[in-house]
Amino acid sequence: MAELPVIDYERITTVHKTPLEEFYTSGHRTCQGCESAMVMRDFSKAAGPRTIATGSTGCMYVANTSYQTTPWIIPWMHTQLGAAGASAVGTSAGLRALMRKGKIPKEKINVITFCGDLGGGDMGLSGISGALQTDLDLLIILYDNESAANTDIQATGLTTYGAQTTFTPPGKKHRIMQRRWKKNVAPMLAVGHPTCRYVATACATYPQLDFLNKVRKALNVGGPTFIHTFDPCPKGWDYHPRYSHELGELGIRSGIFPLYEIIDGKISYTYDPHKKGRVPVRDYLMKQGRFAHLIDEDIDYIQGMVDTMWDEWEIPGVAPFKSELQLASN
Ligand SMILES: Cc1ncc(C[n+]2csc(CCOP(=O)(O)OP(=O)(O)O)c2C)c(N)n1
Ligand code: SF4
Ligand SMILES: [Mg+2]
Repeated sequence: MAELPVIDYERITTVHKTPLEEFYTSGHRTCQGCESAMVMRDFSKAAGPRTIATGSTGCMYVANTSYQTTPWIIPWMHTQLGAAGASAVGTSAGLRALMRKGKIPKEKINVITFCGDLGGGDMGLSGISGALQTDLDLLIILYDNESAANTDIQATGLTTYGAQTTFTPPGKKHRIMQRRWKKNVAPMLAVGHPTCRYVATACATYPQLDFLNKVRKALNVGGPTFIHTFDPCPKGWDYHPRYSHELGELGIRSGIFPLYEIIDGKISYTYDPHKKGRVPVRDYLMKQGRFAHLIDEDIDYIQGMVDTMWDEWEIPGVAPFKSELQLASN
């Protein structure tokens, strides 16, 4: 809304300048080392107290609403599994109407909606698409722990190729049951929604402060915006909770989860493997029990797919097209 006062969130340049206030605190029962919980903590910290959160069914609903406890300091509402987009639109449009009618003061109130990879990346994708075609101020965060974690680790469209889940157990006949390549949600939304001026991918803990600043940038840009986070999950990925940060970092440094932001159609890489190099995907995969059944041939296949993405795609991580014009002139 043009007439609303603008909050210009400053870039957080050092850890010491990170706001001390917490809006997602104790009172939750997420697993030790849960990076999705870090996403909750960080987005609310970056956005501050004038924020309403809504979130679809999943770990970040269930583990945050144990009987008579909650970690949320800001107002929070649960919404149905596929309804993240609708709840963001409804909340933002409702605030706009209340302000227009003079029922509440005119001020900037952030509407941030989160959804899991199943809720947002599979079931609720159409609702998110609808939300990104509005002129409403809303930020949708897809927290991606690569499974339907809350219901005991079933594969989703965003689960990494080859991973063991309760839907895809390796067996004698088929070593690999998860044979789909990860759905590339952020670019799909960026390319198809000109009204959405900010799309980013992120990891809560790597690079340091990156996610906090992306949340702030999305809120500064305004309108409908979208961030896809990469969230190591000790339970679903089968590793000791102390390695969550390390796995997030390895996922990015191996290039398997590209890190970038797209603002008004311009992409910049927050971790650019062309400049910083890539570690072998093996280093990332072999630290997780969900990939323990993979053999060299499987790892080579995954490495080959990641190499192709970075070396041959027209826009690495985003557009899997290979321009013949460009290739011909190379
Ligand atoms: C329409 C509907 N179908 C199934 C369920 C059961 N269910 C609850 S949470 C969940 C998994 C959600 O997965 P995701 O969105 O990835 O969030 P996560 O649990 O991983 O945090 C499922 C299948 C439901 N609540 N609603
Ligand atoms: S299962 Fe995974 S996403 Fe769910 S609370 Fe535990 S660590 Fe977090
Ligand atoms: Mg999930």
